[in-house]
Amino acid sequence: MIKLHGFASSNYYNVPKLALLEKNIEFEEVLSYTGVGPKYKPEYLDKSPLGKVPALETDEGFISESRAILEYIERTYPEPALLPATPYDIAKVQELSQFIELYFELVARQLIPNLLGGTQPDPAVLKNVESGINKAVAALPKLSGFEQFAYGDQFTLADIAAILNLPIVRHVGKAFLGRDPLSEVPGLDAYSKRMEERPQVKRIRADAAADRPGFMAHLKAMYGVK
Ligand SMILES: N[C@@H](CCC(=O)N[C@@H](CS)C(=O)NCC(=O)O)C(=O)O
Repeated sequence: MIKLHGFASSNYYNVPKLALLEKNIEFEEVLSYTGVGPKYKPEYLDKSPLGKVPALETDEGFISESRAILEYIERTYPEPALLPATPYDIAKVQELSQFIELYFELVARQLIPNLLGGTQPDPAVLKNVESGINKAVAALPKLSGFEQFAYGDQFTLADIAAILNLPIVRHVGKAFLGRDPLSEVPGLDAYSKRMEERPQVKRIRADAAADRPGFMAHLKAMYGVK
């Protein structure tokens, strides 16, 4: 059986996990937090060269990087498909997924240490994050109207990207910008509510909540985060 290494509070871990749940594939979860090094699970570097979460353990070996893992899952377990049928539609789903990851998640992620540690961000970093998010918010409606799904008429990898990466933008916005920048995107609030009703998404959220105390204890032990 394939094994997914990582922890349930991680949005990146949840990307392949949600794909596996949506496809109803049996898998085992192996807990590994971040901060791999001499003091904590150095052997994990053989699974994921930068010590990042997630890593997928297959019969043939380990795969790191959530995008590569999704590719493996989609090709190994093609049904139900999480990509549309035509090359153009596949590319559009990948375009939207990558847009969300690069221009929302990776931008907002810079303030995760502040969110977790309850500290104020460096004003210059905050300014960059705000302008990055504002640009992406203005551009997002060009890629999706967030009608039934993020793209087209079926649940795809673009929905996985949206469901798992956009909440961080909302948290960062509410904590440090005094507003939720995503509520300005037409259709997105209603779409997000709809997606939270999916049983697989409920499972992801419940597992993340259950993991949170363990993750915070790990951060405290490793980095002294209160
Ligand atoms: N590009 C990677 C990013 C994974 C990632 O950044 N995961 C975080 C946890 S949410 C992590 O492992 N952080 C620890 C680190 O970067 O050292 C992927 O798509 O899998």
